[in-house]
Amino acid sequence: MINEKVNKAFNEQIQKEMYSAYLYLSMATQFYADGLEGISQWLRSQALEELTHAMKFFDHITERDGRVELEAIEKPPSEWDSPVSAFKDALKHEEYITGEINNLVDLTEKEKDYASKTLLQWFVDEQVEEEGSVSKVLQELEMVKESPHGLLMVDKELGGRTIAAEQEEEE
Ligand code: OFO
Repeated sequence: MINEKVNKAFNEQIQKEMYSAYLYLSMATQFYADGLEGISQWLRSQALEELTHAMKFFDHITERDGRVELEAIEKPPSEWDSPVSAFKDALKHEEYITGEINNLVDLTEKEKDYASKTLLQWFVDEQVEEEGSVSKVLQELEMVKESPHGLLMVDKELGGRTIAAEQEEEE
């Protein structure tokens, strides 16, 4: 059975992962409207990935006879000045999420909930990837911020991103 304090903290983390999905989806809708469909596609894929993160916590809690209690998701911002400013926010957000995952690791150690700690190892590794991929896009966008042609090239490249959940959706 899952430790009670860990269960509560995991419920809060489900809300944070759902908020991450909301945030990326909100960015996706703006850049779609701005004609940057590739950037929008990348962000949409990221939003779907965030939902899979929330579901990992959901499944872990239910498999271990815990109880999922869903929290309210706050409204994300709906406008950014530019793709650079959106990806700066995204990076800040991922750094925040990394900190939260680290706090959860500390809690599982304190509570001796080793099964939950094992689940979190996946998230520790994933956060390295999350920060890395957002910061790579940010770097590319910074490089082309004075060049509409360059921006269109980056947009085209980012449009190639899909994740398994989307491929299933298309089939
Ligand atoms: Fe769930 O990793 Fe981003 O927020």
